[in-house]
Amino acid sequence: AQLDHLYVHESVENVIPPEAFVEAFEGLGIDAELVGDGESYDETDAVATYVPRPEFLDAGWVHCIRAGYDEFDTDTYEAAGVPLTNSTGIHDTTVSEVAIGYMVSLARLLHVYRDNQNERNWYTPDYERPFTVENERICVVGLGTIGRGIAERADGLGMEVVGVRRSDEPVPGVSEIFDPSDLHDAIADARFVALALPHTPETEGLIGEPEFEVMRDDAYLINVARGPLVVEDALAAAIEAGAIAGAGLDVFETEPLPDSSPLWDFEEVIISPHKGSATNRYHLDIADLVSENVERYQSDEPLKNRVA
Ligand code: NDP
Ligand code: 7N6
Repeated sequence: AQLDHLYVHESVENVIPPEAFVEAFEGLGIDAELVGDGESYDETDAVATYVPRPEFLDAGWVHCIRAGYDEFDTDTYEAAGVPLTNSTGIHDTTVSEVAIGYMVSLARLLHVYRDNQNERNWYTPDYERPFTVENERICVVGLGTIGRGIAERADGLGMEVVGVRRSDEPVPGVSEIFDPSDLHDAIADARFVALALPHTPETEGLIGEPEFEVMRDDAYLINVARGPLVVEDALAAAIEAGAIAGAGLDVFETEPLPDSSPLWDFEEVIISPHKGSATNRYHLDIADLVSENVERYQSDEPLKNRVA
Protein backbone atom coordinates (compact mmCIF):
# COMPACT_ATOMS: atom_id res chain seq x y z
CA ALA A 1 0.00 0.00 0.00
CA GLN A 2 1.03 3.59 -0.50
CA LEU A 3 2.94 5.20 2.35
CA ASP A 4 3.90 8.88 2.03
CA HIS A 5 4.95 9.83 5.56
CA LEU A 6 6.45 8.26 8.62
CA TYR A 7 5.51 10.47 11.55
CA VAL A 8 7.54 10.08 14.72
CA HIS A 9 5.52 11.19 17.74
CA GLU A 10 7.51 13.29 20.21
CA SER A 11 6.70 10.80 23.03
CA VAL A 12 9.53 8.60 21.73
CA GLU A 13 11.77 10.98 23.71
CA ASN A 14 10.87 8.91 26.76
CA VAL A 15 13.43 6.39 25.57
CA ILE A 16 15.42 7.60 22.56
CA PRO A 17 16.66 10.89 21.09
CA PRO A 18 13.87 11.81 18.60
CA GLU A 19 16.09 13.63 16.08
CA ALA A 20 18.59 10.77 15.83
CA PHE A 21 15.66 8.35 15.42
CA VAL A 22 14.17 10.42 12.57
CA GLU A 23 17.61 10.65 10.94
CA ALA A 24 17.90 6.87 10.97
CA PHE A 25 15.17 6.77 8.27
CA GLU A 26 17.22 8.81 5.78
CA GLY A 27 17.71 6.74 2.66
CA LEU A 28 14.45 4.86 3.16
CA GLY A 29 12.81 6.94 0.43
CA ILE A 30 9.96 8.15 2.63
CA ASP A 31 9.39 11.45 4.37
CA ALA A 32 10.11 11.00 8.09
CA GLU A 33 9.35 13.82 10.50
CA LEU A 34 8.76 14.58 14.15
CA VAL A 35 5.24 15.53 15.28
CA GLY A 36 3.46 16.51 18.48
CA ASP A 37 -0.15 16.09 19.56
CA GLY A 38 -3.12 17.37 17.56
CA GLU A 39 -1.94 16.37 14.06
CA SER A 40 -4.34 14.73 11.64
CA TYR A 41 -3.47 11.56 9.76
CA ASP A 42 -4.72 9.52 6.81
CA GLU A 43 -4.10 6.03 5.48
CA THR A 44 -0.92 7.05 3.65
CA ASP A 45 0.69 7.88 7.01
CA ALA A 46 2.54 5.65 9.45
CA VAL A 47 3.11 6.71 13.06
CA ALA A 48 5.91 5.55 15.37
CA THR A 49 5.10 6.41 18.96
CA TYR A 50 5.63 5.59 22.63
CA VAL A 51 2.11 6.55 23.79
CA PRO A 52 -1.33 5.89 22.28
CA ARG A 53 -3.38 8.85 20.95
CA PRO A 54 -6.94 8.70 19.51
CA GLU A 55 -5.91 10.52 16.31
CA PHE A 56 -3.49 7.71 15.40
CA LEU A 57 -6.56 5.59 14.52
CA ASP A 58 -6.86 7.60 11.27
CA ALA A 59 -3.36 6.56 10.12
CA GLY A 60 -2.57 3.61 7.84
CA TRP A 61 -0.38 1.84 10.40
CA VAL A 62 0.84 2.55 13.96
CA HIS A 63 4.06 1.27 15.51
CA CYS A 64 4.46 1.23 19.29
CA ILE A 65 8.19 1.60 19.92
CA ARG A 66 7.88 -0.49 23.09
CA ALA A 67 7.73 -4.27 23.30
CA GLY A 68 5.08 -4.01 26.04
CA TYR A 69 2.05 -2.44 24.33
CA ASP A 70 -0.27 -2.91 27.32
CA GLU A 71 -1.25 0.80 27.19
CA PHE A 72 -2.67 0.39 23.67
CA ASP A 73 -6.28 -0.82 23.28
CA THR A 74 -5.89 -3.52 20.62
CA ASP A 75 -9.69 -3.92 20.24
CA THR A 76 -9.97 -0.29 19.10
CA TYR A 77 -7.23 -0.82 16.52
CA GLU A 78 -8.91 -3.97 15.27
CA ALA A 79 -12.29 -2.21 15.06
CA ALA A 80 -10.70 0.66 13.11
CA GLY A 81 -8.83 -1.76 10.83
CA VAL A 82 -5.52 -0.05 11.62
CA PRO A 83 -2.58 -2.43 12.04
CA LEU A 84 -0.65 -1.99 15.28
CA THR A 85 2.91 -3.33 15.57
CA ASN A 86 5.28 -3.44 18.55
CA SER A 87 9.02 -3.65 19.17
CA THR A 88 9.35 -7.18 20.43
CA GLY A 89 12.30 -9.17 19.10
CA ILE A 90 15.03 -6.57 19.68
CA HIS A 91 15.62 -6.86 23.43
CA ASP A 92 17.28 -10.26 23.64
CA THR A 93 20.73 -8.82 24.34
CA THR A 94 19.94 -5.52 26.05
CA VAL A 95 17.37 -6.53 28.66
CA SER A 96 18.85 -9.96 29.36
CA GLU A 97 22.30 -8.50 30.05
CA VAL A 98 20.69 -6.43 32.81
CA ALA A 99 19.00 -9.52 34.26
CA ILE A 100 22.34 -11.36 34.24
CA GLY A 101 24.04 -8.33 35.78
CA TYR A 102 21.59 -8.35 38.68
CA MET A 103 22.18 -12.03 39.32
CA VAL A 104 25.97 -11.85 39.27
CA SER A 105 25.90 -8.79 41.53
CA LEU A 106 23.44 -10.33 43.99
CA ALA A 107 25.55 -13.50 44.13
CA ARG A 108 28.96 -11.82 44.39
CA LEU A 109 27.86 -8.70 46.35
CA LEU A 110 29.03 -6.06 43.84
CA HIS A 111 26.13 -3.83 44.94
CA VAL A 112 27.20 -4.17 48.57
CA TYR A 113 30.82 -3.31 47.76
CA ARG A 114 29.64 -0.25 45.83
CA ASP A 115 27.49 0.86 48.76
CA ASN A 116 30.57 0.55 50.96
CA GLN A 117 32.78 2.30 48.40
CA ASN A 118 30.50 5.32 48.79
CA GLU A 119 31.66 5.39 52.44
CA ARG A 120 35.33 4.62 51.58
CA ASN A 121 34.81 1.44 53.55
CA TRP A 122 37.09 -1.62 52.96
CA TYR A 123 34.28 -4.08 53.59
CA THR A 124 34.43 -7.78 54.41
CA PRO A 125 31.12 -9.65 54.14
CA ASP A 126 30.18 -12.74 56.14
CA TYR A 127 32.10 -15.70 54.72
CA GLU A 128 28.87 -17.60 53.98
CA ARG A 129 27.26 -14.84 51.98
CA PRO A 130 28.87 -14.74 48.48
CA PHE A 131 28.18 -17.58 46.03
CA THR A 132 28.73 -18.27 42.34
CA VAL A 133 25.77 -18.29 39.95
CA GLU A 134 27.37 -21.35 38.36
CA ASN A 135 25.37 -24.48 39.31
CA GLU A 136 22.53 -22.39 40.73
CA ARG A 137 19.05 -22.97 39.36
CA ILE A 138 17.17 -20.21 37.53
CA CYS A 139 13.53 -20.37 36.53
CA VAL A 140 12.76 -18.04 33.61
CA VAL A 141 9.05 -17.27 33.47
CA GLY A 142 8.17 -16.32 29.86
CA LEU A 143 10.47 -17.71 27.16
CA GLY A 144 10.15 -15.19 24.33
CA THR A 145 12.81 -12.79 23.11
CA ILE A 146 14.00 -11.69 26.54
CA GLY A 147 13.40 -14.99 28.33
CA ARG A 148 15.47 -16.84 25.74
CA GLY A 149 18.18 -14.19 25.98
CA ILE A 150 18.34 -14.75 29.73
CA ALA A 151 18.18 -18.56 29.41
CA GLU A 152 20.98 -18.70 26.84
CA ARG A 153 23.28 -16.49 28.92
CA ALA A 154 22.44 -18.28 32.17
CA ASP A 155 23.22 -21.58 30.46
CA GLY A 156 26.54 -20.10 29.31
CA LEU A 157 27.33 -19.23 32.93
CA GLY A 158 26.78 -22.85 33.91
CA MET A 159 23.43 -22.30 35.62
CA GLU A 160 20.71 -24.93 35.67
CA VAL A 161 17.94 -23.35 33.60
CA VAL A 162 14.25 -24.23 33.74
CA GLY A 163 11.38 -22.15 32.39
CA VAL A 164 7.65 -21.50 32.20
CA ARG A 165 5.58 -20.81 29.09
CA ARG A 166 2.20 -21.82 27.67
CA SER A 167 3.56 -23.67 24.64
CA ASP A 168 5.94 -26.55 25.28
CA GLU A 169 8.39 -26.52 22.36
CA PRO A 170 11.97 -26.94 23.55
CA VAL A 171 14.03 -23.77 24.08
CA PRO A 172 17.85 -23.82 23.73
CA GLY A 173 19.59 -23.99 27.10
CA VAL A 174 16.37 -24.75 29.02
CA SER A 175 16.36 -28.22 30.56
CA GLU A 176 12.70 -28.34 31.59
CA ILE A 177 9.63 -26.32 30.59
CA PHE A 178 6.66 -26.05 32.94
CA ASP A 179 3.10 -25.08 32.08
CA PRO A 180 1.90 -21.83 33.77
CA SER A 181 -0.51 -23.98 35.87
CA ASP A 182 2.61 -25.62 37.40
CA LEU A 183 4.26 -22.30 38.28
CA HIS A 184 4.75 -23.30 41.92
CA ASP A 185 6.62 -26.47 40.99
CA ALA A 186 8.74 -24.46 38.56
CA ILE A 187 9.83 -21.80 41.06
CA ALA A 188 10.08 -23.91 44.23
CA ASP A 189 13.71 -24.99 43.85
CA ALA A 190 15.07 -21.95 42.01
CA ARG A 191 17.73 -19.64 43.45
CA PHE A 192 16.63 -17.01 40.90
CA VAL A 193 13.15 -16.48 39.46
CA ALA A 194 13.32 -14.18 36.43
CA LEU A 195 10.16 -12.65 34.92
CA ALA A 196 10.14 -12.07 31.15
CA LEU A 197 6.50 -12.25 30.17
CA PRO A 198 3.97 -9.61 29.06
CA HIS A 199 1.60 -7.80 31.38
CA THR A 200 -1.90 -9.05 30.53
CA PRO A 201 -5.05 -9.58 32.64
CA GLU A 202 -3.86 -13.20 32.99
CA THR A 203 -0.36 -12.35 34.24
CA GLU A 204 -1.16 -9.41 36.53
CA GLY A 205 -0.20 -10.21 40.13
CA LEU A 206 1.36 -13.52 39.01
CA ILE A 207 3.95 -13.32 41.79
CA GLY A 208 2.43 -12.55 45.19
CA GLU A 209 2.40 -13.87 48.73
CA PRO A 210 1.69 -17.55 47.83
CA GLU A 211 4.62 -17.56 45.38
CA PHE A 212 6.98 -15.97 47.91
CA GLU A 213 5.91 -18.71 50.33
CA VAL A 214 6.78 -21.37 47.77
CA MET A 215 10.12 -19.79 46.78
CA ARG A 216 13.29 -20.68 48.67
CA ASP A 217 14.18 -18.29 51.46
CA ASP A 218 17.55 -17.69 49.79
CA ALA A 219 15.92 -16.97 46.40
CA TYR A 220 16.02 -13.72 44.44
CA LEU A 221 13.28 -12.32 42.21
CA ILE A 222 14.43 -10.68 38.97
CA ASN A 223 11.81 -8.53 37.21
CA VAL A 224 12.77 -6.93 33.89
CA ALA A 225 9.28 -7.29 32.37
CA ARG A 226 6.49 -5.21 33.93
CA GLY A 227 5.84 -4.05 37.49
CA PRO A 228 2.22 -5.24 37.79
CA LEU A 229 3.32 -8.87 37.35
CA VAL A 230 4.40 -8.67 40.99
CA VAL A 231 2.34 -7.69 44.03
CA GLU A 232 4.81 -5.10 45.25
CA ASP A 233 3.56 -4.88 48.86
CA ALA A 234 3.87 -8.67 49.13
CA LEU A 235 7.39 -8.50 47.70
CA ALA A 236 8.51 -5.95 50.28
CA ALA A 237 6.84 -7.98 53.05
CA ALA A 238 8.51 -11.20 51.85
CA ILE A 239 11.98 -9.63 51.85
CA GLU A 240 11.35 -8.02 55.23
CA ALA A 241 10.24 -11.38 56.68
CA GLY A 242 13.10 -13.31 55.07
CA ALA A 243 10.69 -15.40 52.95
CA ILE A 244 13.00 -14.60 50.01
CA ALA A 245 16.46 -13.04 50.00
CA GLY A 246 16.09 -10.06 47.70
CA ALA A 247 15.42 -8.81 44.18
CA GLY A 248 16.75 -7.15 41.05
CA LEU A 249 14.05 -4.85 39.69
CA ASP A 250 13.88 -2.73 36.56
CA VAL A 251 10.10 -2.23 36.54
CA PHE A 252 7.52 -1.22 39.14
CA GLU A 253 3.77 -0.93 39.76
CA THR A 254 4.19 2.85 39.72
CA GLU A 255 7.03 4.48 37.77
CA PRO A 256 9.03 6.41 38.78
CA LEU A 257 9.11 4.30 41.95
CA PRO A 258 7.61 6.55 44.65
CA ASP A 259 9.94 7.93 47.28
CA SER A 260 7.79 6.21 49.94
CA SER A 261 8.44 2.70 48.58
CA PRO A 262 10.13 0.39 51.12
CA LEU A 263 11.97 -1.28 48.22
CA TRP A 264 14.48 1.60 48.08
CA ASP A 265 15.85 0.69 51.50
CA PHE A 266 16.77 -2.99 51.21
CA GLU A 267 20.45 -3.73 50.76
CA GLU A 268 19.45 -6.90 48.92
CA VAL A 269 17.33 -5.09 46.33
CA ILE A 270 18.94 -3.60 43.24
CA ILE A 271 16.80 -1.00 41.51
CA SER A 272 17.29 0.30 38.00
CA PRO A 273 14.95 3.01 36.66
CA HIS A 274 13.32 1.00 33.81
CA LYS A 275 16.54 1.05 31.84
CA GLY A 276 16.72 -2.61 30.83
CA SER A 277 16.70 -1.68 27.17
CA ALA A 278 18.77 1.51 27.43
CA THR A 279 21.91 1.52 25.28
CA ASN A 280 23.45 4.16 23.02
CA ARG A 281 22.10 2.42 19.92
CA TYR A 282 18.57 1.62 21.03
CA HIS A 283 17.15 4.09 18.47
CA LEU A 284 18.91 2.16 15.68
CA ASP A 285 17.55 -1.19 16.89
CA ILE A 286 14.01 0.23 16.76
CA ALA A 287 14.61 2.04 13.44
CA ASP A 288 15.80 -1.19 11.77
CA LEU A 289 12.56 -2.87 12.75
CA VAL A 290 10.38 0.08 11.62
CA SER A 291 12.30 0.35 8.32
CA GLU A 292 11.73 -3.32 7.61
CA ASN A 293 8.00 -2.80 8.19
CA VAL A 294 7.91 0.30 5.97
CA GLU A 295 9.22 -1.88 3.15
CA ARG A 296 6.77 -4.65 3.98
CA TYR A 297 3.87 -2.18 4.11
CA GLN A 298 4.81 -0.71 0.73
CA SER A 299 5.07 -4.12 -0.88
CA ASP A 300 1.87 -5.45 0.76
CA GLU A 301 3.71 -8.09 2.76
CA PRO A 302 2.49 -8.98 6.27
CA LEU A 303 3.92 -6.61 8.89
CA LYS A 304 6.40 -7.99 11.41
CA ASN A 305 5.27 -7.95 15.07
CA ARG A 306 1.65 -7.21 14.26
CA VAL A 307 -0.30 -7.27 17.53
CA ALA A 308 -3.67 -5.93 16.24
P1 NDP B 1 7.87 -11.90 23.73
O1 NDP B 1 6.50 -11.71 23.19
O2 NDP B 1 8.97 -12.20 22.79
O3 NDP B 1 7.84 -13.08 24.82
C1 NDP B 1 6.87 -13.21 25.80
C2 NDP B 1 6.85 -14.65 26.27
O4 NDP B 1 5.97 -14.79 27.37
C3 NDP B 1 6.42 -15.64 25.22
O5 NDP B 1 7.40 -16.61 25.06
C4 NDP B 1 5.15 -16.27 25.77
O6 NDP B 1 5.23 -17.65 25.44
C5 NDP B 1 5.30 -16.04 27.27
N1 NDP B 1 4.03 -15.94 27.97
C6 NDP B 1 2.94 -15.23 27.65
N2 NDP B 1 1.98 -15.40 28.57
C7 NDP B 1 2.48 -16.25 29.50
C8 NDP B 1 1.99 -16.80 30.70
N3 NDP B 1 0.74 -16.55 31.12
N4 NDP B 1 2.81 -17.60 31.43
C9 NDP B 1 4.07 -17.88 31.00
N5 NDP B 1 4.58 -17.39 29.85
C10 NDP B 1 3.79 -16.58 29.11
O7 NDP B 1 8.18 -10.61 24.56
P2 NDP B 1 9.62 -10.01 24.99
O8 NDP B 1 10.45 -11.11 25.50
O9 NDP B 1 10.14 -9.13 23.93
O10 NDP B 1 9.18 -9.06 26.18
C11 NDP B 1 8.49 -9.56 27.32
C12 NDP B 1 7.97 -8.38 28.12
O11 NDP B 1 9.08 -7.68 28.69
C13 NDP B 1 7.24 -7.33 27.29
O12 NDP B 1 5.87 -7.64 27.16
C14 NDP B 1 7.48 -6.05 28.06
O13 NDP B 1 6.41 -5.83 28.94
C15 NDP B 1 8.75 -6.31 28.84
N6 NDP B 1 9.87 -5.49 28.36
C16 NDP B 1 10.60 -4.77 29.27
C17 NDP B 1 11.66 -3.98 28.86
C18 NDP B 1 12.46 -3.19 29.83
O14 NDP B 1 12.94 -2.14 29.46
N7 NDP B 1 12.64 -3.63 31.05
C19 NDP B 1 12.04 -3.88 27.45
C20 NDP B 1 11.27 -4.73 26.58
C21 NDP B 1 10.22 -5.49 27.04
P3 NDP B 1 3.93 -18.54 25.25
O15 NDP B 1 3.10 -17.86 24.20
O16 NDP B 1 4.45 -19.89 24.87
O17 NDP B 1 3.30 -18.55 26.59
C1 7N6 C 1 11.02 2.13 28.11
C2 7N6 C 1 11.54 0.80 27.68
C3 7N6 C 1 9.41 -1.94 26.27
O1 7N6 C 1 8.34 -2.47 26.56
O2 7N6 C 1 9.60 -1.28 28.52
C4 7N6 C 1 10.21 -1.24 27.31
O3 7N6 C 1 9.89 -1.98 25.12
C5 7N6 C 1 10.51 0.14 26.83
C6 7N6 C 1 11.77 2.78 29.20
